[in-house]
Amino acid sequence: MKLKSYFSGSVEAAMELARKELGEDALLVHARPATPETRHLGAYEVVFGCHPPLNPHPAAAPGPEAAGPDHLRRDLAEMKREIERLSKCLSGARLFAEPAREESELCARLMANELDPMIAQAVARGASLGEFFEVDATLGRRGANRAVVALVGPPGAGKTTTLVKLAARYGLASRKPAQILSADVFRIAAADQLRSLAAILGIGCDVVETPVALAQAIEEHRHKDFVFIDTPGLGRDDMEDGADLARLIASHPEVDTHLVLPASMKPADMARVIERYEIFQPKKFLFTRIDETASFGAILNEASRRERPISFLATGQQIPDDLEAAAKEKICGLIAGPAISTRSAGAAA
Ligand SMILES: Nc1nc2c(ncn2[C@@H]2O[C@H](COP(=O)(O)OP(=O)(O)OP(=O)(O)O)[C@@H](O)[C@H]2O)c(=O)[nH]1
Ligand SMILES: [Mg+2]
Repeated sequence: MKLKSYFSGSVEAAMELARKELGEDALLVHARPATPETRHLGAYEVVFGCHPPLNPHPAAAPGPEAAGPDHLRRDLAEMKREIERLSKCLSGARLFAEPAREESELCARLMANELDPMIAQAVARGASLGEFFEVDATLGRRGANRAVVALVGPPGAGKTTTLVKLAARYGLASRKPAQILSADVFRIAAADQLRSLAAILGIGCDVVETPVALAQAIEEHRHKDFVFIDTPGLGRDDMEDGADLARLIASHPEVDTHLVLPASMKPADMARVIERYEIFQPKKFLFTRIDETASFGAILNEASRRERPISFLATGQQIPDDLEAAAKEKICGLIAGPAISTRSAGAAA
């Protein structure tokens, strides 16, 4: 089963489009007004479940280079994820039955917390919130023999502060050799701020002026167990300037890139920032300013939609204390409240 969205000016028109392509047997999963990001496609979105392939079109057939086993494996993996996602949404769901009052109340509470209405509905009907996202509070690429960690993200997100917290927590505390590299040459005094923090911790800090210098520095410090890379906050109009750095970080086989996002950001802005930062190919999401908001749905929505695990939660300005490894139970509790967090965390990590 695969989920497919159709957009149009009215729900009826979108349904007609879907039925035309998928046939009368397709299962209506959800109908809702389009989100701000998708509104340009039509005022309403209907989501249907259908069996792949969707009307396979010869022109859309993969080319010979794409048809290799890797491509098939990726397609199969994607299909499996879709089936799992849909079955989670449908688990215990009596989709078109009148919801019980507690269900409606829980659903409303989750949606007030900015959780995706589809996930909120599924959870209210018995699905486990913890199954919609993953956590991975590890540093470094899996299988690598050292941790090379880059923090990227929008200006002021908390990259530098969090980097120092991580360096103190994991580098210093484990007494393993660590090195900080600052690739932030955009902002005057940015490197100075980091240098003085690193000096307090007694951790080396080099400033690298170019992506090539960054690659060399990563190599030069190959005997360090931890290399933490701080990057400049790139605003909407700075992405071009950061493109070379983004390419280096995205393509480096050792770099574990965490996209740092303030949890207090408006959900639509967060979705846009994530899209913009795709050029860095972040492996994980790290949320800061947990202490500054009461609505946490967006962090789960984005982790679920982008299939990226949440790594850490920064909960304040104190270095190194205000940092927690992401845990499902905690995140579910933030979104759903302690009463259902335990049940809802499902297979808690
Ligand atoms: N309340 C709160 N403040 C935070 C948190 N993390 C960082 N800050 C504060 O946010 C401000 C900006 O933090 P930085 O670490 O300099 O952010 P940055 O992403 O490195 O900023 P640029 O390098 O300018 O892009 C500082 O005043 C931090 O103390 C957090 O989790 N909660
Ligand atoms: Mg910074």
